[in-house]
Amino acid sequence: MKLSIVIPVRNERDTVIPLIERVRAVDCGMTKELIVVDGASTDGTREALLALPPSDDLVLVLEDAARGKGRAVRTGFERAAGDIVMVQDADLELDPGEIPSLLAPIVEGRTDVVFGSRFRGRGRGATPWVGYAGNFGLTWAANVLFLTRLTDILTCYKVLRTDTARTLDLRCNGFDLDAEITCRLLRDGHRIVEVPVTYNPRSVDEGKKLSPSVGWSVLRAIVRTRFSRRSSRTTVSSLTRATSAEPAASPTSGRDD
Ligand SMILES: Nc1nc2c(ncn2[C@@H]2O[C@H](COP(=O)(O)OP(=O)(O)OP(=O)(O)O)[C@@H](O)[C@H]2O)c(=O)[nH]1
Ligand SMILES: [Mg+2]
Repeated sequence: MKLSIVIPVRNERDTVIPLIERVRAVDCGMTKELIVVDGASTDGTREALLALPPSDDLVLVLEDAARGKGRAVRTGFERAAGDIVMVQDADLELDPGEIPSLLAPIVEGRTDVVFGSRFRGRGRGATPWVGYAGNFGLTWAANVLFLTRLTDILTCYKVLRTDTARTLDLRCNGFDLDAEITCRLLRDGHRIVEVPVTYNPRSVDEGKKLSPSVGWSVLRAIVRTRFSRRSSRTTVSSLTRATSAEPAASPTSGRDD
C-alpha cells in the first residue's frame, strides 16, 4: 500500500522543511509520497522547497497565486498516486508521529475514513476560546444536520481512501473545504472514525491564516451540502474545468461552481 500526504503550504519558511523531515521519518508501514502544494509563497518557503534534492517521494506543485488552502488540498488529492490520501498542514500544529495511529483503522479494514480529532476526550487543551467555540458550534451544526456525533470537523488530519476522495466532487477553495469534505462523506453514508491527536495551536502572529470570519463560509458549506443533491460529476471533471483558466480565488470562501 502507498500513502499520499498532501501538504498545503503558504509562507511557512520556519516550519515546512522540519515538517517534511518529520513526515519522512515516520514509519507508517507503507510507502509514502509527499505532495507539497505551495501557494505562491513570498517569504522564502518556495526557494527552500526548490533547494530540496530531487527525490522519488516528493512531488512539488508550485501554484502561481495563493488560491486558498482548500484549492491546494484538492490539487493534492488529484495528484495522489497512493491508495490512501491524507492532509498534513505545514505548520507543526499537529504531530506527524501520530500518522500511524490515524492509518490503523483503515489498514485494519474497519473504515474508509479517519479524522484526527483535536478535542475528543481532551477538551479544549491549549486551543484559544474563540477557535474552540467556533469549531464546537460548527461541528455541532454538522452533527445536527447529518445526525452524527463528531468532535472536530475542521481538523486538518483527514485520512481516506483515495478512491473515496475522488468521489466527493469537492468545490471549495478555502478553509471551508474541511467542512465540505466532512459533509459530503456523511451525505454519502461513509462512517468517519475519530482518533484523538495532540494539538499545539499557533497564533496569528506565528503565521496562522485561519481567522474567525472563516466561520460563515464554513457554515454555508455545511448547509449547502446538507440540502444539495448528490452530483454525478466527479472531482476530476471539476478540477479540470477549474484549472483551465481559473482566476486567483478568495482563500477563504471561493468555489468553482
Ligand atoms: N497552497 C496554499 N496553502 C495555504 C494557503 N493558505 C493556507 N495554507 C496552508 O494551509 C495550512 C493551514 O493553514 P493555517 O493557517 O495553519 O490554518 P489551520 O491550521 O487550518 O487552522 P486550524 O484548523 O485552526 O488549526 C498551512 O500549512 C498553510 O500554510 C493558500 O492560499 N495556499
Ligand atoms: Mg495550522
